[in-house]
Amino acid sequence: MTQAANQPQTMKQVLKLVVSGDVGAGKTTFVRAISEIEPITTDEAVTDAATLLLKEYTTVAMDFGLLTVDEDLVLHIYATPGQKRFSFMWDVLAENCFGLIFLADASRMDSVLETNGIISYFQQYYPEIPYIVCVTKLDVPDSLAFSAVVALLGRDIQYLPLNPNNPEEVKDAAITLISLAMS
Ligand SMILES: Nc1nc2c(ncn2[C@@H]2O[C@H](COP(=O)(O)OP(=O)(O)OP(=O)(O)O)[C@@H](O)[C@H]2O)c(=O)[nH]1
Ligand SMILES: [Mg+2]
Repeated sequence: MTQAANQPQTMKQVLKLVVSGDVGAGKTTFVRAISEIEPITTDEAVTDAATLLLKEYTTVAMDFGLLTVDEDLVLHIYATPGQKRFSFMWDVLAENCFGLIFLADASRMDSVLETNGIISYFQQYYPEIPYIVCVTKLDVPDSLAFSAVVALLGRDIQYLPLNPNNPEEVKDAAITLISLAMS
């Protein structure tokens, strides 16, 4: 009998999903919305003036959450810090990652461009990892339109509108990425 045949029938496949994107794009909110455990977060008080204009707390290392997709599949969901000075964590989190979801904040054009830079980084060093882009904050007054964000990023990939506060939308985004990765 092979070793595989000796494995318990209940063994689940574990996939590691990484969420990235600029500061405030909604990464921690994404993990909180989808995780079936209380997520592990590393939010600390913001200390730099530019980020303080946006938010009081920011991720300094990572977020972690867990979602059972079905009886065979569990997702481990990690989110990166958005601030560039914590970018050393991007490589730590990319290891053994099956797919990436980037969040682009439609309420700030400069933030969309920052996310574009983060996508370029992952594309340069991890070109084999499939990814999609979710456009967040489309409900915020005076945001860019979904189509404008898609045009700004200019990448021939799959885009989804997303409010990370909505668990159903977040789950749909994760399923879309799983389908892409398995196709
Ligand atoms: N209205 C609205 N608020 C959003 C949306 N996406 C994110 N937010 C809000 O934006 C705020 C910042 O979200 P976070 O999840 O902390 O952002 P982050 O990407 O983890 O930020 P860093 O860790 O600092 O890089 C939260 O108050 C979210 O509720 C959206 O689509 N619509
Ligand atoms: Mg965060």
